[in-house]
Amino acid sequence: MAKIQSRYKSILSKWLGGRKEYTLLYQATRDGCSAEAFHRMCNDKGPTVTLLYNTAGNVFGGYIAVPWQNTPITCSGGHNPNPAGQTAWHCPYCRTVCNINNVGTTSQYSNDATAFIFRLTAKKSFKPKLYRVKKPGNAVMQNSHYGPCFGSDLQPFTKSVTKTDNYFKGNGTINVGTHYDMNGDDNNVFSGGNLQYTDIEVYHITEPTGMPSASIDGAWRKFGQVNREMLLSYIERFTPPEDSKAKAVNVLLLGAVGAGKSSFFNSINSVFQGEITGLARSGSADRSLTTTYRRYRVRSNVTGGTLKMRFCDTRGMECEGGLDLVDLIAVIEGHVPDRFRFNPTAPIDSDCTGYNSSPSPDDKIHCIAFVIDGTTVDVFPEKILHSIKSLQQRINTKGIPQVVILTKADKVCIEVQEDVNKMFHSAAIGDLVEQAGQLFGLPRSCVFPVKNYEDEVQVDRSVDMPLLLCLKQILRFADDYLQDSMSSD
Ligand SMILES: Nc1nc2c(ncn2[C@@H]2O[C@H](COP(=O)(O)OP(=O)(O)OP(=O)(O)O)[C@@H](O)[C@H]2O)c(=O)[nH]1
Ligand SMILES: [Mg+2]
Repeated sequence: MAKIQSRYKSILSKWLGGRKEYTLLYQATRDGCSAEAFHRMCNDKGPTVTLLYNTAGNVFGGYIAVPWQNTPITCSGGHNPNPAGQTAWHCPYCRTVCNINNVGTTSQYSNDATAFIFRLTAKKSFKPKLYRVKKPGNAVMQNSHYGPCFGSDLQPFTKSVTKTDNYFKGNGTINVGTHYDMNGDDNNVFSGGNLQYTDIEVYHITEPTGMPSASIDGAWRKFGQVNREMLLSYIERFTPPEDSKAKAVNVLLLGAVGAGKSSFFNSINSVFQGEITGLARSGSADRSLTTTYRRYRVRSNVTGGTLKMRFCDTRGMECEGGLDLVDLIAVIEGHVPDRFRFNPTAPIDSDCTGYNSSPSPDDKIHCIAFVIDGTTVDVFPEKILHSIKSLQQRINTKGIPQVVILTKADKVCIEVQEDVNKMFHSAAIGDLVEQAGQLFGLPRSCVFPVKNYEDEVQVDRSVDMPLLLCLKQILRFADDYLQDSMSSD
């Protein structure tokens, strides 16, 4: 089992933006200090952190998000034309017969803008320091004959090193400052200028499986210093990319009957109006209360204008009847006009009144929000899930961003019911977010728990916060999508 100290984990997790799990992949004292063992155990695993322990009492190392890799077979000229399985071949570049004596000696760099190197202890005392990459293109040096290499700054060993006395005498180099930003610190500050390693460990970094309980880790989702005013200002100033030809971002609200789609739009509208509004009809009924397709704008009482987003509210999805895939694709592709009334017995086609046969980017959907009643995640209807999965298969190829809005958080957790400020501290909500992410095949960061305005008569800052966090992220995703669509035009 991993022996990484909890205080190291704690600071590394902070640098990595949240709680992580650390699984030991490679340990020099266990597996031998050789490039071969290191690559065999660490390649292609994804994000890793490397820890080096030296005889000066320094613990230091590096983090990379990209996987470690072997470098390709090359000839002595550094070329790579070797047909699989051959030990000798005619190299068209060297113009001679080359062999594979020089397997993987040519270094390659992997790009990683998130990489950093760090010091955890200096002369045995805990003095953590973080040094971010300054040349991301050179963040990771990959070479089959080397151990873990962080640019040219930190290259602990090459080939194989045997243990003498109590340490491995590193035959690599520490020469910091070329590819990582050391803020004036030198080799000595970083590592104690000592290449005698008592151990070297590489851990695989993964997201934690169980959700942290509120009492242990505090909030399960952190949003730093962001406050309501910052979110309001971001959203009010938001405009889609200029050249995208979309005047506003279109967000499609999709989900089962009674999930809270219309209430979500009403809630967002209320936040920006500063008072409770009910433009979209909401309520409880067996069949969908929303029967016509609506594209709603949000007005801000601060700017006096409308925000650059439209909420496209649809009829609820039902196990029998309701919206079908053809209708939904037509909505997403921008063929369906505002106030269109779907025919439950026949899907929309180009003969329908108002059908837009040549939609512009401004008519299309730029983000899909699956609106789910938080109390139904455990018992989500199979048929509706099946329809959603079929739709996802179609939209995944188009790259349209998707989020899940988990409504009725107040009905899932009593603490949230009493105080919506507890939303991101509630282990029950955290669990639900995890579960909903798995159900829809989306990362947790795309799942947003909210409590809609439903029986309130005036707006409340604590209710606004999760709604605004959700909306901001939707706009970010839609903006990325529009930018990407423009670059692939
Ligand atoms: N307690 C609570 N009730 C909510 C929440 N969101 C919506 N509701 C209630 O759920 C019911 C259904 O909400 P709607 O917004 O009409 O749902 P919809 O998805 O638009 O439903 P259809 O248009 O009929 O498909 C209403 O009575 C809302 O007041 C919430 O976050 N908390
Ligand atoms: Mg509705």
